[in-house]
Amino acid sequence: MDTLKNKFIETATPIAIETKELIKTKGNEQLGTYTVEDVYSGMKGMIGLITETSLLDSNEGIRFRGYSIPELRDNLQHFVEGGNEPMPEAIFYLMLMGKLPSNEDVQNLTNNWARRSIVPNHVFKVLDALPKTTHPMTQFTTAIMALQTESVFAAAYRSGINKKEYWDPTYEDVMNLIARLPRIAAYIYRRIYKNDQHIEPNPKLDWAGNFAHMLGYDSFEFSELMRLYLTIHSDHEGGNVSAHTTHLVGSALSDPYLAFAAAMNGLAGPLHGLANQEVIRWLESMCESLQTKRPTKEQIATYVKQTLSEGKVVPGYGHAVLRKTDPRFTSQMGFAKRHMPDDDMVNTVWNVYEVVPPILESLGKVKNPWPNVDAHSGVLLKHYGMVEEDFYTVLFGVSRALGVLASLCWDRVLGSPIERPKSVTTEWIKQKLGA
Ligand code: HAX
Repeated sequence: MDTLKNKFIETATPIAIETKELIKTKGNEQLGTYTVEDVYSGMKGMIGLITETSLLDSNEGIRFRGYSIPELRDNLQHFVEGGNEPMPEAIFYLMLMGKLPSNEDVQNLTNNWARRSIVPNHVFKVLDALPKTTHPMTQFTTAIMALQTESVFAAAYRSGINKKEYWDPTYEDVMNLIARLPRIAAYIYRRIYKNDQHIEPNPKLDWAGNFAHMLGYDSFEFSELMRLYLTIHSDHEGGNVSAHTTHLVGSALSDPYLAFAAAMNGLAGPLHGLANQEVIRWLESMCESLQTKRPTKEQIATYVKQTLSEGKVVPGYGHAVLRKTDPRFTSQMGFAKRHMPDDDMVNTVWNVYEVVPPILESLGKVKNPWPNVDAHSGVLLKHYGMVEEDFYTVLFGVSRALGVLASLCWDRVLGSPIERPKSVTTEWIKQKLGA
């Protein structure tokens, strides 16, 4: 270790221990409206943001403009011909407008995005300059940044725009960006995994159907999965890392490309969106180490305990807000029951669901032992042959654009101010408490 590094860890370790002790002994003391523990624990539960598109209840799960996931199934009845899954166009309309779309509204949105979907060539050139081994999420954010040359908001601000008009170029950027993301994501996928054999868009298809087509998956069932997937991953109120980042960066009047690229860097973290990739890695290494495709519940329990004893988290389990099984997990389970009830890996996910919660609960510190959205998504993709788990978070990112960018339009209409919470030092807290 270099000298500075050594000195740093020697200095920091006792302070980290002392800080933990401070939280333990003084955690309940008030610092204005909040307690010491609130301030140290990632602002969990603090009401400090306005997000109109969705609201999360700890026990019930997410509601999009008042509609829970099961209620969406009953109300978003805008299916492609022969289909039975909700369409991402419809959830975007609901989040942006606050009311359910008609079939015509959904069709108009499909057409609108198809018209806006052309990606300038320089974006592909930027991607081609990256090593193919670059993580797909890094390629995704790089491409979004390269696309920022097209920002209508940045151009309008530069030439001078009245703040009352900010919403207009923001809306244009939001719609253009959403329209172009599937093409970018599909390009990254085919570039890395399919030897650069790219597939032209089919403008006659819906947004998700066209995405599935460009990825190279033309089965009707896979495009139905994409419709469901892109709908349920779209929003989770405003405090999660990707939504909050979009709002925070956008609050500096950074344009939607800059704000969304920043958000995707947050989604790429293993405690957030990257968990979908980690779940598959974890499941596969469990099966490999046990030399079986269908481990028993006893074998799973042993493997879970081994994971915990190595100081690792069980990916796909736990949540900062939810305190029950994520309804997005249940919704994907429903899809699997309808389409692939005998799949080995899917059945393993269902067995893990029975085994993990009591083990996590027994640790006495995990606030939510139940599965989140990421615990199920990967095995559905694997079933249809999309085996490249490093790419899964990109799919999440394409979907997350719908919610966070609809919210950014609202931020502009509402004239949301720059975000600037107050921070203090541990020394300040100790002085305040006389500790
Ligand atoms: N496995 C093992 N330990 C876990 C755990 C899990 N799945 N979930 C929480 N814990 C631990 C925490 O690491 C923490 O331990 P320490 O006190 O030793 O640091 C303790 O339990 C308390 O944590 P918590 O208050 O219950 O959870 P947080 O709000 O701090 O964190 C996380 C929420 C989602 C980050 C956490 O549950 C986790 O790491 N889960 C696994 C990763 C994951 O699935 N992430 C995806 C979440 C959903 C999402 O955003 N999708 O995009």
